[in-house]
Amino acid sequence: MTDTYHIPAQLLANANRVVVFTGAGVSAESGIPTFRGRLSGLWERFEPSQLATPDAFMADPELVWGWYEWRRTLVCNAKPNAAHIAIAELAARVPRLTVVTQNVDDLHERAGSAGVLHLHGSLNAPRCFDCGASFPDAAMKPQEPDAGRRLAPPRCQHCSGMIRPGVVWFGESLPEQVFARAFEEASQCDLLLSIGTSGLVQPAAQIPALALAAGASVVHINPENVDSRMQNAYNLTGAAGEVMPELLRRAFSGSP
Ligand code: BJW
Ligand code: ZN
Repeated sequence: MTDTYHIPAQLLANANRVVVFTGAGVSAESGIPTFRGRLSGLWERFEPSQLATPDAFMADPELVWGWYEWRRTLVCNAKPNAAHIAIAELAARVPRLTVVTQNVDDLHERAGSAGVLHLHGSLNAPRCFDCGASFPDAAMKPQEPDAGRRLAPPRCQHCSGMIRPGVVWFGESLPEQVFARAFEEASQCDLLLSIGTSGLVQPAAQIPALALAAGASVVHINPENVDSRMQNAYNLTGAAGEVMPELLRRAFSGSP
């Protein structure tokens, strides 16, 4: 039987610049539902166009704010899992590590990762829909999780506009500087670990391909097989919380 860890572990042990690129799957084992997936995908139960667009917020702000408060409560009550922890530990093992995430949770930070680039914003950064003023404390106190609870968004103290979640909805631009830095890191790394993403949402989905095109190797970590027919692309098939600690063990066993 071939050892699927052999090449990825060697690449990791020898890499100077590593990018860890994560999606919802990295938080799945912390109990945070993914977006797309037969069993736990949020979009199986909720219609994206009714929740994750500016038009949806304008049409029914209480539905959308309530839904995000439900998700924020889930994250508040969740803990980083073995994958988040392994990624945080990796920072001490390689000369340069950049964590780029599509996730709006803070589980990488709570596991100890610093300087995480959040391409799709954060549940903890509400801002005024009208004037853009930031209201980090606008979110409600954690409550009992209830997906369907309607909640009126708080109002802006400056212009009385509605406070919205600080996430990137469909049709909105990604934060320009964060996006630019992520692209730069991906185009200059030796190795990119793409963990728990379906790779369906643009422009974030271009990041692994960009790294490959710039000469890096890419390792996909996902229970579903990701198309890795490209040269220098590899699959480690499994749950991130199992694969990541094992990959680190294989790459760095013997070193302090
Ligand atoms: C595990 C696991 C375990 C499970 N271990 N793994 C047509 C073509 C191309 C592009 C477009 C198009 N039509 C429209 C667009 C643009 C659109 C887009 O890409 N749409 C596609 C869906 C078609 N993109 C945008 O609109 C973006 N903006 C933009 O393009 O601006 C320019 C523009 C301006 C004006 C008009 C048009 C364009 C913005 C995209 C913002 C995405 N936002 C969301 C919601 C954020 C807020 C919130 O959280 O509610 O971001 S959508 C959602 O998807 C979220 C995620 O970050 C993102 C990616 O999902 P992710 O992370 O990959 O999760 P899943 O669920 O898809 O996959 C989970 C994976 O984990 C699976 O593979 C599992 O197997 C795996 N897994 N357990 C490891 N234990
Ligand atoms: Zn305002």
